[in-house]
Amino acid sequence: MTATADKPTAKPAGEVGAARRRKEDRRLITGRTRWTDNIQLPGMLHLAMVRSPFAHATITNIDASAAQQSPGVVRVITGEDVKDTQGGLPCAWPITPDQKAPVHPAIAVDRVAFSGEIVAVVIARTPAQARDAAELVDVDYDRQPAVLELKDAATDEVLAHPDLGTNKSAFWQFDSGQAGTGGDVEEAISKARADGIVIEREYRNQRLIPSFMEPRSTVVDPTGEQIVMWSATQVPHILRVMLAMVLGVDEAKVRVIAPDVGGGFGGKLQVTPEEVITFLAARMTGKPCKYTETRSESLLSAHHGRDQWQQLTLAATKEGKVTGLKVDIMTDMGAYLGLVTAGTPILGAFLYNAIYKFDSYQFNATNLFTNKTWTDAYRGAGRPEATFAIERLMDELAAEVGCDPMEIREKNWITHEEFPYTTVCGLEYDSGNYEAATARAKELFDYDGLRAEQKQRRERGDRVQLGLGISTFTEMCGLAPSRVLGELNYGAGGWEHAEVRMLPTGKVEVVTGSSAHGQGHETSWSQIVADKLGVPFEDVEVLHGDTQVSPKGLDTYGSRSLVVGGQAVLKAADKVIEKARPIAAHLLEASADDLEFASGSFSVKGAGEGASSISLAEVSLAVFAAHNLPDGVEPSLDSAATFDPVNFSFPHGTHLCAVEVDTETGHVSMLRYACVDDVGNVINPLIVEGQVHGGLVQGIAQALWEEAVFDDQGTLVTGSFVDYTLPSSADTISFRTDNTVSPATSNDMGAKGVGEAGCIASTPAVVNAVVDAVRHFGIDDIQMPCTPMRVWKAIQAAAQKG
Ligand code: MCN
Repeated sequence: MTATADKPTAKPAGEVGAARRRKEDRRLITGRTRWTDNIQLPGMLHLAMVRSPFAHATITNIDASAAQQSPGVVRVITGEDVKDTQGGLPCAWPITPDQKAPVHPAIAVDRVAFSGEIVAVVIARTPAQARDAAELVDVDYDRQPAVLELKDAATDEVLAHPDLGTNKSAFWQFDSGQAGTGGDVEEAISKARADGIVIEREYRNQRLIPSFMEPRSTVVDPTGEQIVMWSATQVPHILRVMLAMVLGVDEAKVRVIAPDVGGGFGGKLQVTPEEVITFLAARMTGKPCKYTETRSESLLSAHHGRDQWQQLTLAATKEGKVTGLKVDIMTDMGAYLGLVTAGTPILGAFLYNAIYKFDSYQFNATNLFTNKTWTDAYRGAGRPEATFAIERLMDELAAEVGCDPMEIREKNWITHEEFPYTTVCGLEYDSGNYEAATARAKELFDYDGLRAEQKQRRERGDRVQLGLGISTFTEMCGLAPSRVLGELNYGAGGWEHAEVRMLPTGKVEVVTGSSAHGQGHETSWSQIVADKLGVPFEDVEVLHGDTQVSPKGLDTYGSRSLVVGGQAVLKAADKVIEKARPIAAHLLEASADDLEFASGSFSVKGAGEGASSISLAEVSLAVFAAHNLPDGVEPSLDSAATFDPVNFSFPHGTHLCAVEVDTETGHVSMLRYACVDDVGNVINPLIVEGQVHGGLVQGIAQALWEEAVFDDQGTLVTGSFVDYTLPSSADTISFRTDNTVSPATSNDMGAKGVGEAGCIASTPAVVNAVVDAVRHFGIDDIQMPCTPMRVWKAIQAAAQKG
């Protein structure tokens, strides 16, 4: 699986590096687990939401009388009923001090700002009774003009929130000249205009819907000492803090549990109106309450992702050496700001230089409101947008210079001797080897062979043309050094917490603050601990996703869990050994300094075979008995660690895609996809491969299929999986994958995150391939998703131009 020029494939000596099957999968795939919607509590009530059909309207009247009398209905709540208690959702972390944000009530009070916004809530004895009664709630609306397109929003002619006086939420800039990390970008552009190449392009990163498998679901039980919330969330810890802040409840009296969660992809990195409403409903009725959304509600009202226009100006020498890049982006916030809606485009700001060396860079981001579903993080969050832009531009530069797109990348990338390398954005890339990853990817892909075939098809004028696309990407993940998040005004830090507990029988309990929702942490954390403590993999139990069991944590997103959370686990395990050492020394009647710890046992250094030793399990039992411990030593090996990284991790890779384009129908089919990712040292190659595969499919889907479409009234047209073209495995091909290894220096494992890599890298590889297949017609861009209609239209337009 893992090969590199400098590190050949080797069978791992221990658990780390072994392709272990995931511990959690048996219960997940046999259904022997508890999803939130499976939870049944005595006397539980059920919620159904009444949602606005209009994108922008004032609410003139709500008549809930018929609903109130409907069978089984306990209560109907409107915004008016809870306006003093719901507090709005001030969960948005501002990116600038003057950021504008509308109040976001969980239930709309007198106006709605997007189609799908909740206007009333029915609480009934069964889900069906709640849904039936919701149909009977009669809401009168006075429709208002809605602003739906980003470019219209920028004009402020129609306002999404008239009381704000503008659609502009915030403007954020990074300028290398001002930051002192590089030169002046305008100077670089003028110089290139005079004696070089300037590429100017406008790209659109369309709106996507993070389509997790398990719709969102929340249960709240108010009947005990604590209010207990179960929710299909990625962020139980953040949710608890935010509930306490939004609703003014005592944090200690709230327990949040994320049971097994069926995917999130950033879409469950949120504090949602639905969670707040279920909480309020439970408090108001004094009974357990449950809300589970339908798939259509999920597509409509769970936050969307991307939705960005990018204006790009790239300056280069005549030979194709990049000298500067200016980026102006507008991002659609939708109607409201969620946790990281405003910060998501900014995450991309530091990646537009990707793996390339250049001296001047300016990034200008404008965040705008429209009357559409709010946006927020979706797998990659800001980084796919940046990677798409720069990787598309590199292809355009190659076309202008008249060389192979691979050559232009080789001319501009950071060579492996140059690491650590400080980029024009001020990031320090600690390690990487772009040459090694590319060489291996080209081999897997047969780059030269496919280029030769492409040439032949062009020469023959075949109907089906071949296109090759490259993406030599990097990304910043492992969110994040808390200090950096502070500079970006993010509300929370980026540390992670873990505890390792030795049980008397030698088994180990690991408590982690990261909250997996499909990533396999139980397996990889077990591998880390099994190796560190020398205990069997099967003897490690990983506990997570419950603020009672693991009170401290910052959860799972931003491919942070291994490099931050896994490192916290490793450090806690280290502390266990150090706590055990003096006790082992006492029991062995040796000096603690003379002991070495290997394969789960302490023994005297250099004492050789047969010398006495004591296992960690034996020490643990001795600690439990506590009959014979050294003076002053506490009878516990349990240890905790909180880790805050000093740097991000920077995975990278080379992704190569070949597509066939039918020039008569515009149909695109994937022919081959090969990628070599460098995620540093790998804990579990099987999990890493799975993460890459899943990410690839999502990134390819953005390039070819997926788009959230609204009609001119602001109604979501792609409101079901019939219209929102989520691919199935039948739509994709078998991928050729491999890894190279450039260990990260920001954690002891030498690992880099992998959770978003495939998604970030693949989109530009595919679009580059599609454009490459038709470039000889004079086409240099096709907007995503590259549907047959769009490709066909581009070919027709090019033919008309002659
Ligand atoms: N891993 C490894 N070796 C490495 C890197 C990672 O073995 N060098 C393993 C880790 O131990 C972990 C998994 O790969 O089991 C992912 O680790 P990491 O890259 O740290 O990412 P996170 O666990 O923080 O997951 C978040 C990431 C994100 S941001 C999105 S979006 C996403 C993704 O994970 N959403 C997912 N993958 C997903 N997978 C599933 N099934 N469902 C989602 O919603």
